[in-house]
Amino acid sequence: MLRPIANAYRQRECLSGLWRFCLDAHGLGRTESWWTRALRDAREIPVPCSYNDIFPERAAREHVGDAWYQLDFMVPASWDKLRTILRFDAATHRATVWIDETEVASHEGGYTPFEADITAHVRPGASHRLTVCVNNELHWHTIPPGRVDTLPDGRRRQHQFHDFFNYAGLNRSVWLYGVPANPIAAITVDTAYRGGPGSVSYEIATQGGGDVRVSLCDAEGLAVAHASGAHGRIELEHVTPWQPGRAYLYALVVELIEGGQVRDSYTLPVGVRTVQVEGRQFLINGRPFYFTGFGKHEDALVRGRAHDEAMMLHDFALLDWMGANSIRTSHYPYAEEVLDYADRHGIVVIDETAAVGMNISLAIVRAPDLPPHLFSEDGISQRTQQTHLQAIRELIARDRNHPSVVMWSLANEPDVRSEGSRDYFEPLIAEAHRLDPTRPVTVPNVHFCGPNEDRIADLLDVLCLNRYAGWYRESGDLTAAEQMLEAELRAWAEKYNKPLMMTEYGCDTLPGAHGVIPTMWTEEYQTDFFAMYHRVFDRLGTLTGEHVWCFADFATPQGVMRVGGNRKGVFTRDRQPKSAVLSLRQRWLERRKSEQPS
Ligand code: GCB
Repeated sequence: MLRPIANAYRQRECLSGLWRFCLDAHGLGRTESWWTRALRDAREIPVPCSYNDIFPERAAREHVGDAWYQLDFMVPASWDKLRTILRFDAATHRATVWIDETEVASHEGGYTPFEADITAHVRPGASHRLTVCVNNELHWHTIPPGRVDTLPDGRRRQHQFHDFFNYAGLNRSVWLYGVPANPIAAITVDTAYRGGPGSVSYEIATQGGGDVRVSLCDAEGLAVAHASGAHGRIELEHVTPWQPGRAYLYALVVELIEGGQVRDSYTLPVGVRTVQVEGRQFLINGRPFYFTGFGKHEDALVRGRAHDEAMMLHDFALLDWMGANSIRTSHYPYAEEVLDYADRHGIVVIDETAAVGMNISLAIVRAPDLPPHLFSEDGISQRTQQTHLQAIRELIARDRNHPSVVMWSLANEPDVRSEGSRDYFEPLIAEAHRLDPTRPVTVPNVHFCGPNEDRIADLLDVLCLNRYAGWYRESGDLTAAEQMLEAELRAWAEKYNKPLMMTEYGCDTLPGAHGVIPTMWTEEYQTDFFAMYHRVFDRLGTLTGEHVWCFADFATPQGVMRVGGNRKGVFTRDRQPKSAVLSLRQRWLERRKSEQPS
């Protein structure tokens, strides 16, 4: 699925703005066919935006079920020779779409795009009604999993097993775009860099016939190579590689020729680089890479999980100021604009599916009557596995051309102590490797699945650990935590000759809370906490990266463990620094400086 672009052959229009909106508290919309008329008692809602924090109403914030969106739109009259596609960058967690009376699309999964060819349902220049029913329920078979209970008073309550608020709605842009009748349908690139020479392999799918012509242009727009055919490899004698901190993007210009005329064209940015795992090392362009940065969330006041260019730019500016070189898209695929930015600016990305919370032994999980065996037909089942496989396929299809993406994270912290977990994950890992043999695969590990309990570590290319010694374990005792952490890391390193990375370490910190003797929740404790982890990392000397949890405080469901959300950010939710920022920044800036070629 190619992103909408505008050029001589293609058009696009973004449908962002204020739409009509209705929460379907009693689940009536589908039986009453609300798409066949203007929504009654509708109010306005911004798109893109999560709907939960817009209105001062508990019913909106905690809504469980369908929410209806509607917009009257027009396909420009000038598009009369084009095919018209309607594309949703995301609808969280699932959606059904109608144009006037006709259902044109439905999609499962809240963080990957879907589209429908609506040419047969619209007349350029005429007005049409677009209705979208977005559902936010999480069940055992969805990704992420959850459970909806009906209470004695009839209210429905969502249980979730993950630690961030279940923001929902049309969180990303909606597009109309026009393509020629038989367009270029898909482009896949793989690149190789051999320290001077390199190559770009490409595969182009078209709908209909025609010849394919390809040129590779450098960053100044000058063509450096030409090729023809729907697949092939362009060899380059002197490549400027895409490097962490030093992005360089070529442009692959694909043209579709019919009857001697160009009928369609698509330009794809391409970064030439390699990613490999060798022993304990994670190599980018053949050189060991050490990750510094954060697990993050797409989370902001009022907007919830909506993609917002201002927030994105600000977060990336803060990352750079911190000296960070990478992020993990915890715990779902981020907006594609985030990856575009990372591509353009040399930021390294670990790209994660939304399979978070496959774990019911965590302190934040509060649902009663949980299944005795998590990976079973009553819990995470074969049906969940099918949804998960589809989520992996959609993620890799969406993101595999991004040079910034260096690793797939297939799930966050599943409980991989049981037999069932291996049967569950083995085919998923194999599928990710099959779909993309060029990138390593990981699954960040939860603290109670140590090297002797974890049943999938041998299947993974990189071992990623999320650890909270000094917070959830050995709470408040950093001396005991230091011993615990070091012993565990050494045990992992002894058992597996694989890259080992810390993908989460952090502690809740209230800005303004201080202690001469640093105690939990104070800013001094957060500073000491990181210093302790860094002593251990440096003593070990074999880790391949450190990602602090978390970049900024974020919203969570209510619970006894959370005061105004998760407070493990080194920035507050409104992006003000806590004291720990100073030493963290110093550490990463020094590392960045020492890694710069002299
Ligand atoms: C974790 C999870 C993350 C939580 C974090 C915490 O291990 O991966 O989603 O937010 O712990 O703060 O408890």
